[in-house]
Amino acid sequence: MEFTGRKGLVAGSGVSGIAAAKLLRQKEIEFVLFDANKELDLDALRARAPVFANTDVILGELTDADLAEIDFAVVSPGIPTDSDAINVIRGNQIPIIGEIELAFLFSKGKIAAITGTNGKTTTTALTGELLKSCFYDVKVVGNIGIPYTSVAAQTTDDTLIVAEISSFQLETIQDFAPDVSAILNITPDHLDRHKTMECYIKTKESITKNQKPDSVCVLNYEDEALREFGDFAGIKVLYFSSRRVLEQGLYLDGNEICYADGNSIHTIIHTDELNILGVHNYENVMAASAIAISFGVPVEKITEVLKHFKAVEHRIEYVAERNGVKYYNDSKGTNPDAAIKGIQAMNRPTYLIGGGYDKQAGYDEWIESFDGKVKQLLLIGQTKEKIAQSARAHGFNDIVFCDSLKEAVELAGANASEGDAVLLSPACASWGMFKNYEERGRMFKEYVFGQQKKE
Ligand code: UMA
Repeated sequence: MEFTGRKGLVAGSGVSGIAAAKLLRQKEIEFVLFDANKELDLDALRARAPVFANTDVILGELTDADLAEIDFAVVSPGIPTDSDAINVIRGNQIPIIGEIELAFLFSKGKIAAITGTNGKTTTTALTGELLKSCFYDVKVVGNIGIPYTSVAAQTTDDTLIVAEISSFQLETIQDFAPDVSAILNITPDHLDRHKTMECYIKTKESITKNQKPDSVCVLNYEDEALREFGDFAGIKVLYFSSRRVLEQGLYLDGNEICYADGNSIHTIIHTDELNILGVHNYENVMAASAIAISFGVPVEKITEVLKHFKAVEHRIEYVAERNGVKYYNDSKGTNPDAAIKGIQAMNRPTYLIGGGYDKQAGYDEWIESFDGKVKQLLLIGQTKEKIAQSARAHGFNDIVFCDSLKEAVELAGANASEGDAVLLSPACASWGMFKNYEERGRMFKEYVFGQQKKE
């Protein structure tokens, strides 16, 4: 896409919109800002993001007239592609690109792009660490919280980008072409936005759509849709499996993570040497190692880095012990599948705090995974009734409705006894109550640290 002399519309004033605007300014490309939030506090935004100091701003709705002088639109991932604003942009035949695409078009170097329903953040962070052991300019970006556009202008031919890419971000890519991609797993999530599972799977798989035939895609052999996809992806596939020994690829064999390169078998690490727990984490380790291997990182270096890698914030993160009760922050458990991993990792009777924004998920499997471990379910947010119904249908009746996360933490703390755990693993997005899961996790930790000692 040609940008010289063109005027853009930056849609969304969150971190993606701010970073995209900064990149456009650096490249001397004019833009206006649009945000659907009519109540947006422009003074606060401009104080936070001086890049918008002298920018024209359209709030609320976008009209045909607003678009008269616009040549392209850069859309933030949180804006649904079938929203009114995007429909108006599309109706005016204005090219739409995502923030990821904009960054790609202005970036140099190589890219590892990681998607999947769960494990993306851990795998992305770990891949970054593995690649840093061999390359000096590695930048970890994307859905992990650092917009890709925020680093695009500093990239050189020697840069290695490691990007966590969400399905929202994949909806608006055009030429985005990673050198190595990974799809970790696909389970129901964000169906309010993608509507059908088929559509969600296709969106995830589109991460490979511009990859060259000799480039690599890392896939989970135990995910049926992905195993099938590997057969016709048209690029090199490197599989990993937590359930069987593969002739070629990475796999879990007993307690060992191994790599079969086609000629010989290398033991990468014994799982006891890892600081992150659970089969889902061994899968993340295999995916990250597979990406590193694809970039030529030697197995010995991978082993060394793995031994020191710790869990990322908000992912079954141990917070503190208060009155003999251990508190865990799994705010990243934003869907039932991720939240199941949270419960599986608990080895104490657990007071579980769940609920939040309704993504049209079903909660039955999550409730089934309680497996006698959950003592009480403390529910917050839009989904509390729906989750409670599902729990009661499974015979789980110790349910408390709370008006806020603070109330839930205080009640859980008051009800729990020495030897118990309190786990925030909501199985839902945070939206509507918090800006994002990070804010929810941070607030949880604040409330935990604010807990009084029991008399
Ligand atoms: N907005 C509109 N119209 C809408 C919806 C939102 O104008 O219909 C505006 C809001 O008023 C707000 C702005 O858009 O001003 C927010 O944009 P955004 O929702 O894209 O949020 P950002 O702050 O730019 O953060 C985004 C990602 N957010 C989402 O995808 C919802 C962040 O992922 C990501 O870290 C960041 O870009 C940097 O790449 C968060 C997330 O929850 C963590 N991701 C989902 C997930 O992990 O499940 C996909």
